[in-house]
Amino acid sequence: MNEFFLEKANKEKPFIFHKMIKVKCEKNLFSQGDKITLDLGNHYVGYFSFVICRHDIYIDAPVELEFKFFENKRDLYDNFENYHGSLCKSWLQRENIFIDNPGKVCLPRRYACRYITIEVKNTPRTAVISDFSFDSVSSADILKLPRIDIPDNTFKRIDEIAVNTLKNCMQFVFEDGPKRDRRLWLGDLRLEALTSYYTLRADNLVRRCLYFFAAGDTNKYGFVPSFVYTYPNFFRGEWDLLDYSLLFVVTVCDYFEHTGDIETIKNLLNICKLQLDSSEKLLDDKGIISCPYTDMTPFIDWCEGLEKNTALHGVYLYALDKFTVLLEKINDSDTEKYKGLLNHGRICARKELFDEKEGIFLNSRDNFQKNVHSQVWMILGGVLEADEAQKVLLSSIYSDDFLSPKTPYMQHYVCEAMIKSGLYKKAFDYIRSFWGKMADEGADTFYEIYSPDDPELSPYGDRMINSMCHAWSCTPAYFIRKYNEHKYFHEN
Ligand code: RAM
Repeated sequence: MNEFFLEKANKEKPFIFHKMIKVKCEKNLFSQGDKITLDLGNHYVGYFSFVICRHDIYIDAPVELEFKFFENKRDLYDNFENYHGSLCKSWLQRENIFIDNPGKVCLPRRYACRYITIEVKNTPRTAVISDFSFDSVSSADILKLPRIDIPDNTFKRIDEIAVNTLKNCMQFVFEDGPKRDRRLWLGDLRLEALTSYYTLRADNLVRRCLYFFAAGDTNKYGFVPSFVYTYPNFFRGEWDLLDYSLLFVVTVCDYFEHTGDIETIKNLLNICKLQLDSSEKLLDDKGIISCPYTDMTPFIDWCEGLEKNTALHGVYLYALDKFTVLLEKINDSDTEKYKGLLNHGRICARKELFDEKEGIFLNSRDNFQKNVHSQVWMILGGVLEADEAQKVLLSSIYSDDFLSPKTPYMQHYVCEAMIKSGLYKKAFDYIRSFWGKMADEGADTFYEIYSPDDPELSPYGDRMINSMCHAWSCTPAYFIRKYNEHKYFHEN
């Protein structure tokens, strides 16, 4: 652990804003077996409390209540007993409590929810339960949100939901999801930070999070962790993802672009270089990155059976591309070295990974699997120029022959690739149809994973454990706000 960076991260602990939600409830007399559902009116993250008292005569035994917390309406019908997913069941938000004495009761954990169900499991007599309150918390300073006029109502709603998603993930760090895993992941951070520059401007929080990653020791191959635990003690995450480590570089570059904070860049520059130098060591004799380690894999997307080599090479080029821009701006003496790597990496990609006859990225390294991910990341890596890039995107994104992205995280990069290739209108149509569908379903926040044709989809074997407010889904606010003044109504 690097104490210097850890101290820098710890110093920037953000202020937490509270907003008390008083929850209306028609009923206040509760007897054995009663069950109610409270609706907070929106998705919030925070602490729940209520007041319990006797009704007519003294309650002479403890009152047993069961609480469950749900992030959206559909989940209300879930039966936790049937959970069979791969992640620990304890992530499902519930409490069973025994109340001995009348008075105010505060439930012990922080919850992420819109709906709360309460069931009276056991009570000897009728009790009065009232004053349901939800103390919602976030480190987002909502006054920083620029007020903009978004003429299109669907985009206006998508933007609201996206900002709400980001706000609820902003706690002491940028969390991935306030229900689960409630921690700092690099891939998520990159997208949260990007969205933050156009919305809640939490630059200090971005810096703090970058320092947390810098504080985690690089692994034996030279890569920063893909996630870290930050509270109450700092621990490095133990599942390293190669593309996430490369996104550290990207997050640093974005940070400089939006803040100009040269001091932080100087502190983090060598770690960035190490990510790229360690990646360079993974280039094979044809100049393509591969990941030979068993204890470190690329992530790319939660998409079953996905072959990731081409996409990974794209992430490597994408990081190099951003990094050379940064180096040039700060006049770093290694600029030419990384430019050389970038050019070489692009030439090799075209030669080794592109199938000229088919006109798409298709190759033996990925077992000739057709997937959207490869096309998108190669375009983001700058391997194709705009005309060709457009063709590749249009022939893959809408085709059933290609494995398609499953997470809003990967969908972000699809949109980024469309915009990079000049397909502005298409990108915004895509946002409208993908994120807009979640909005139509009544989402207050955007989900961890979403496939309209497969509502039960979960990377963990059971939808109940999915996070329905997930950081990496917040980027429509970035796209909408960045391009609000122009482009998306234009024809291609
Ligand atoms: C999950 C979380 C997190 C993501 C990783 C790869 O545990 O959804 O957001 O970054 O996977």
